[in-house]
Amino acid sequence: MTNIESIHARKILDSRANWTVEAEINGILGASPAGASTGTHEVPTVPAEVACDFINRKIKKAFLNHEINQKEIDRKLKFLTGKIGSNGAIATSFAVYNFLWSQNTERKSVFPYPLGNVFGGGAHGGACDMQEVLLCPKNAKTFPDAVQKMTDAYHELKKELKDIGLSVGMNDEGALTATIGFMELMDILKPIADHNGCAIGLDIAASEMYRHNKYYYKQKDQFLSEDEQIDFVNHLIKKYRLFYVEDPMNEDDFDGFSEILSKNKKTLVCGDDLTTTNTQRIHKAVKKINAMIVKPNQIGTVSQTVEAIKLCKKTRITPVMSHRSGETTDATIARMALDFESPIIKCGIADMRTAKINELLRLWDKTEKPKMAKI
Ligand code: 2PG
Ligand code: MG
Repeated sequence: MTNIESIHARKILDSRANWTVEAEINGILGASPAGASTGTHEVPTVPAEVACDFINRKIKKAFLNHEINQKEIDRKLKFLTGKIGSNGAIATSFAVYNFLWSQNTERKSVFPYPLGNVFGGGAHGGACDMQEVLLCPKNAKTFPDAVQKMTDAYHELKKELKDIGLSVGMNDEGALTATIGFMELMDILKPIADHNGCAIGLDIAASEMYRHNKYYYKQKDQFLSEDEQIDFVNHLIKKYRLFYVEDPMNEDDFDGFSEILSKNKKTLVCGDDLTTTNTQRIHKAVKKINAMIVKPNQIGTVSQTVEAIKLCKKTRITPVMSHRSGETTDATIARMALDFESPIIKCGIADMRTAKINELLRLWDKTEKPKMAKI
């Protein structure tokens, strides 16, 4: 048993040059990420300085010399999210988790498949309406091989887009950006994904394009009704053999998700803004989705995140551990994906996003008989 001997919070910068909270407990760090396409049902944040100030004055007093026990600390943090926001809570909870991780040498050995954001748009920047075009190296036998396949496809796509004369950039998640029609992009990507053993997924982040009960596609200046959106998603799944579709419908349209799943049982129909890592919303989503994004900062603590993962597993929903569009080099979610057996981790491929992948590469290297998860 170890007690909290020191606890301190400070402001640090995230990948979008915004302030975020970093907590330090007994010298071990945890930092909060931040979303851009945040769901309405996420636990709100507070300004980083407000969270830090509260942690350094009130929480310090209350927590010092208490046992470092994840459940106990998280139970207290949960009731303080009004004061410290989900950002202050998750930074502190991550620091506790990372401290306990550093003390425990027993490790799980089943590694998640990376689901990497290769081309992007929407709220993360770029002309594309679809927020994320994702690659999952499903044929890989090892984690390093999965990373190889995904990065080979990333480099090939970048080259091909440049070769056809496009100016290629990078957005908030390190995904490639270019001014190209979505279907044209998919037609270029599909053979690249195929010969690199990657399946394609999408995060449509449909709530971001939802206005007046319709979905607005700005590239085409076109509105789709709810039924037309469902038909469009079904068409994309079929045409590009999508193995994964995240947030295809607005964040409260549980039935819309269910309709897509009913026609595409082999595809992972994944909730993110729909479920927000919240067990109450997962209960509502049972049988309507078969995969769920797990973002610890949507709910505020590691313990609540673990409850959400357990409920997913019990209800046949595949948990997909995920980064946020605003990130730091904190790699807690990589450790959590391994620890709580999330078979997939959604991450970026390039830029500071490699922090999560690199942590898993290190852990793979240090594990005696590592294996990949079954997906
Ligand atoms: C998402 C995420 C991460 P954000 O929508 O899944 O890719 O984006 O963090 O902006 O919500
Ligand atoms: Mg999403």
